Amino acid sequence: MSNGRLWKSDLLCTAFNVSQLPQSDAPEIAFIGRSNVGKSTLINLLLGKRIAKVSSKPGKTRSVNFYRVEAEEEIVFSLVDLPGYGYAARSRDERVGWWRLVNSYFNDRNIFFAAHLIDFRHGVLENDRELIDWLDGMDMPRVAVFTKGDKISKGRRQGLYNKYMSDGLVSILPPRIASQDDLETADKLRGDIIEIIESIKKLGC
Ligand SMILES: Nc1nc2c(ncn2[C@@H]2O[C@H](COP(=O)(O)OP(=O)(O)OP(=O)(O)O)[C@@H](O)[C@H]2O)c(=O)[nH]1
Ligand SMILES: [Mg+2]
Repeated sequence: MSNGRLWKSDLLCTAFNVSQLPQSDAPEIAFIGRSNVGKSTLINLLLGKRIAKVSSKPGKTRSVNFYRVEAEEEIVFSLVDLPGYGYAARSRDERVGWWRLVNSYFNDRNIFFAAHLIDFRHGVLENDRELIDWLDGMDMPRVAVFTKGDKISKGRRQGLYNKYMSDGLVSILPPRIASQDDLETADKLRGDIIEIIESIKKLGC
């Protein structure tokens, strides 16, 4: 894997409950989306190393994982890998636990924006819609990123993309179509992240 923009990164903290959330003022980018959509995979792609655990079975990430990044020009922030939602095989208790952890995380942090990952094959499903409404209710800016683009043939991609956009998908930058081996898109996404962080800092919020 290459890391064109030379980000330095490390696992800062793994939190299974609220009391384990780290002390940190650095801006955070929360990676959220359905179980198995490819959150941990995309974080690995952006960081240029296999640092987040990935599995073909949904429900792999159970904790909130903070990856501290030092990017160019001393920009420091964290990519935060969240457990996925909507994994049907989970018990009710686990779903309540997921909600409690994610809700407390969002209520208590310096989150600059949420990266909402959406499987390019399926588009926005019912529980994605619920997530969008919930993020909007908190005025949380979000960037949509499509994952698993490689599972759709190149000829069908633009049409599908246009359809999802015309269905009203809102994102502070145009969503990109990512794939686990697509280094070029990863580099563009790294650029997007820096651009958003810098513009939010300029606004002083
Ligand atoms: N073909 C293809 N497979 C992918 C891609 N991204 C992820 N996967 C696969 O999808 C599965 C789930 O990936 P993860 O990154 O673990 O998904 P996650 O969203 O972190 O899942 P949870 O931790 O369960 O919430 C793994 O088998 C990955 O190899 C992609 O772009 N293309
Ligand atoms: Mg994961």
